[in-house]
Amino acid sequence: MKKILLGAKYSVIEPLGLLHLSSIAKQEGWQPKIALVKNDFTSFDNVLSEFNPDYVGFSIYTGDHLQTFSYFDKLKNRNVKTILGGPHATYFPRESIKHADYVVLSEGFNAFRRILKKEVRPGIIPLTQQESFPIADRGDFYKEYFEYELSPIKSMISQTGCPHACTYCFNSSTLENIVTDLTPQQVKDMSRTLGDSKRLFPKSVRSVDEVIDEVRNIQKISPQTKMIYFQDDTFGTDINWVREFADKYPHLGIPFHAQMRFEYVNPKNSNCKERAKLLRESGCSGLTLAIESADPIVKKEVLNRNMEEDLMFDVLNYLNELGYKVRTEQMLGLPLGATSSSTKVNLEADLEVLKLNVRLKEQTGLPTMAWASIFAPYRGTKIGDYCREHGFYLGGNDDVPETFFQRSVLRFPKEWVGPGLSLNKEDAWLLPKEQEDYKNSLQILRDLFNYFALIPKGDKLAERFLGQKDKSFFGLSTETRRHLYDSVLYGVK
Ligand code: B12
Ligand code: SF4
Repeated sequence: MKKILLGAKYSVIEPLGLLHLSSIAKQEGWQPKIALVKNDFTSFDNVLSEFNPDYVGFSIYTGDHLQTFSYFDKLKNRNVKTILGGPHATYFPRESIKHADYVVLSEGFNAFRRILKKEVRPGIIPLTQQESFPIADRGDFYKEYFEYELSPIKSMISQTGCPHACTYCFNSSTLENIVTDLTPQQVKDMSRTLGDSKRLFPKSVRSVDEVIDEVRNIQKISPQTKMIYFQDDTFGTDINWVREFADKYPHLGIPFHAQMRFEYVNPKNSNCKERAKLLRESGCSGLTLAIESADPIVKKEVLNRNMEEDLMFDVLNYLNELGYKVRTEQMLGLPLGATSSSTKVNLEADLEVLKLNVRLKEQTGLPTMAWASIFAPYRGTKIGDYCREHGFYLGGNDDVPETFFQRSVLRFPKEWVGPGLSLNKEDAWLLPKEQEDYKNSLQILRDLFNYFALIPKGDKLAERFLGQKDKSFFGLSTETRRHLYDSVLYGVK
């Protein structure tokens, strides 16, 4: 029996792509094995030597690509065929193919199947046919990585291909972005499959019955599972799908969490109102909804995510009424100062989004949790070009951090300048020491964002804490006590 080793970077979430691909390998009569890379490739390499596969496939994200490329380069001297797939391989095929025999673009099911069947030659393999998701192959993987089996939360995906086009997100990338990496025939083939939107990851919605089967499978192999987390970018976009789901899912008796946008649960729209109600009744205990920025100009011009503030208040009031828990998401350290009209920049802007969460909590009782990340300027996204154009970041993807918790690589301006903010205006930027100070504050604010968001007038506390010298936990607890006594109980400013 032929063997394939599949790998990805370790994360708290199951490597869903690999679990689905593992099923395809079994369908094709191959013996698959999944190994995850924690820090470096040492243990992965040990597994490879022991398992001795015919093929090794790896899923790459932008950020972990360099480490993977360098390991794959070493594999060139070994007797094993190599495949790279996943988001980075899809968005940067020409770069990726230098390090592997095959690079699989986009949804990988069919291309992977054809590679295993030896129906395609080495090279870049475009998406020429979409396939439905096979049930994720969790059994063997959970035996090997039992922390995922023991976890009460299991991740799943019910649909891919978000219809929105936020500038910072790779989802809006289209065939146009990689056209120079492909042959005219590959462009033609892929173009046919991608449909009108030409998005590199096209829409793929699993049927409600398939989703139910997968949950049943999870319950069978891991009976201690207490919650399903749908990792979809936007869950339940089609109201008819939601209606069918709401009819069938409750029989499983297991709550779930989902991610979507505020617009989809707007109580002022009848379908959206119904969606929120139906999902809640089917067992949805919580939703993750992204705010990203508090400033309407930034949302419109920088993020292409035009969302009224009133909508957020309406939605959270409604969701609270229905008994939902809500986690909001925001990005700190955004590239600000080059918009057509004036906005706050740097820490002032970051504190505004914190303040918005505090106001939401005060007036609606939600969010339950406010999560923040530090913005990374990926080349290949629209905002990556924006950062380059205005001088916020001149490097490439090789220097962007691996995760959203790491230090910002941006250069920040002193204040709002307008679209003329550019490389030539050296005096427009913070001095090196000021840059470092802001980046330090940014990291502290990110780490403590949820803490501040859940404290009444927490934005004021954050501002004072970040402005003082003592940034220790002791300093935080002293300042918090003072804040709660003075500002909250006695209304002292
Ligand atoms: C869940 C999730 C996470 C989870 C981890 C997921 C995991 N364990 O794999 C967490 C929260 C940890 C996470 C973190 C990050 N994520 Co994330 N994440 C997602 C999300 C929402 C779903 C991923 C998923 O499960 N998809 C479903 C499965 C079935 O699809 P898939 O993994 O893509 O696999 C398919 C194909 O890509 C392909 N394929 C994949 N691997 C392979 C390998 C082979 C051999 C083959 C043949 C095919 C193949 O075939 C699969 C089946 O079709 C996606 C968005 C999305 N819709 O995919 C973003 C996404 C993958 N994340 C993204 C990013 C940027 C990140 C971060 C780097 C962000 C940051 N700055 O910190 C971090 C760091 C990740 C890391 N390396 O540690 C980007 C990736 C962009 C890029 N250019 O790489 C995405 C696409 C979001 C976006 N639209 O911009 N993420
Ligand atoms: S809504 Fe989310 S997944 Fe969709 S384009 Fe925007 S950030 Fe990406």
